[in-house]
Amino acid sequence: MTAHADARAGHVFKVLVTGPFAAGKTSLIQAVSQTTVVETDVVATGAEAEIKQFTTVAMDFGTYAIEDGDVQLLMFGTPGQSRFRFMTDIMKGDVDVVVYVVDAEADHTHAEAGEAMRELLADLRVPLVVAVNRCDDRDVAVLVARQLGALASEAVVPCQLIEHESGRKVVIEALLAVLDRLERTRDELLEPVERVLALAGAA
Ligand SMILES: Nc1nc2c(ncn2[C@@H]2O[C@H](COP(=O)(O)OP(=O)(O)OP(=O)(O)O)[C@@H](O)[C@H]2O)c(=O)[nH]1
Ligand SMILES: [Mg+2]
Repeated sequence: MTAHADARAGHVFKVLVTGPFAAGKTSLIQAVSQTTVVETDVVATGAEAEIKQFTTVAMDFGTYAIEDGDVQLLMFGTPGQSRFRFMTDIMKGDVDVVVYVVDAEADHTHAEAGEAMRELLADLRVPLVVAVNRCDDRDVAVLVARQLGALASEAVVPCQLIEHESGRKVVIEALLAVLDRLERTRDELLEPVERVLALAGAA
């Protein structure tokens, strides 16, 4: 978690939901958000209109809380079209975890998506969850994620993002990834302190 994120009240984590055009980013936030989703979908034009009717032009925003609101996830969804890539650059500050959504069936998008995903992760250095949409088979999802360049240690979730329960699994995986990172960071910070204390005790 970043220094700025530390300043956020309680256990509030920022989730960046991103991925290629029409992967299911808005669907995920709509499926799980417990508050009214702020969305900026407009009627698609040009070649995109042949794929789907609406497209995100700025951002999606939704929330998900657990433990009576003690832990809250703020989900920020990016547009997928490359001409709106600047929005991802604006939204990626202080992110705690990236959920990268891909459509398992849209394999023509995977090469570019993989490049963009690794570039983003190299920049942010936060945990990653790959949400492989329109996919029910874990082995297929893992294969897609590996082809994108996801590491063996990074989480992969096969999902159908128009379903609440499926979206919830993705969000819970994102929370687990954040908590795991926090624990590792704490251990890394404590280890030298414990070594010094042990040396001081031995002296
Ligand atoms: N059958 C099926 N359709 C889905 C699923 N997830 C999303 N869709 C549909 O796929 C289309 C794309 O979903 P969106 O959520 O708008 O995709 P997006 O990634 O936000 O798209 P952009 O913001 O335009 O990049 C929509 O028509 C959804 O209803 C799924 O799991 N199964
Ligand atoms: Mg969208």
